[in-house]
Amino acid sequence: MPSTIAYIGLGSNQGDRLAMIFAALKLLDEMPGVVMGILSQIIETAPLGGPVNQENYLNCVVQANFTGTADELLANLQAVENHLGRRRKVKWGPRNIDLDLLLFGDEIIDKPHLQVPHPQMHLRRFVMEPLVQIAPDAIHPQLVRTMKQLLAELEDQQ
Ligand code: A4P
Ligand code: MG
Repeated sequence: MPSTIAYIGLGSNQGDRLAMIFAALKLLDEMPGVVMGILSQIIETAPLGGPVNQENYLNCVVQANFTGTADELLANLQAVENHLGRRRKVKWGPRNIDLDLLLFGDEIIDKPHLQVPHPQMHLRRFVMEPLVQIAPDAIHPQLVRTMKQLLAELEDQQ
């Protein structure tokens, strides 16, 4: 089975945020079919949405080579979240770890439980800044623009 280059966004704003990010990366690395690639800087970002008075996030993006389907990779990401004790309560509320599948090769997926590219990625600086560090020339298959271009457009709007 061929392998696919995927980009995964990680975020944490509860507990020992840095330890959570590193624990998630290690668990991901141990998943069958996953070969970890380059990691962006880990940046501190103001929370977007959700309840007021949340802590800042740590965010980063990692590249991974995955042998399997996007659904299987999502299952792996959710297994990592569950392993680290992620509880789903408040939408956009505080979370000790959140893993989002941003890009999966050039696939466009629109299922109830999985949308790829992640529908909000190009609107979020906390995603696009680290992503541009590691994949400036990767192409968004729906918007047909590079990550570098999408970040520039996002900055123009602000
Ligand atoms: N799902 C669909 N597509 C995907 C995908 N591409 N990757 C489904 C991952 N999951 C995907 O996610 C809800 C459902 O999304 C899952 O069951 C999965 O089947 P969730 O992680 O349980 O819920 P959530 O994260 O609370 O909601 P949501 O809408 O996914 O929020 P986001 O988009 O993850 O945003 N501010 C800063 N500064 N940094 C952040 O990282 N993150 C969020 C959460 C809000 N504000 C933030 C940050
Ligand atoms: Mg999420």
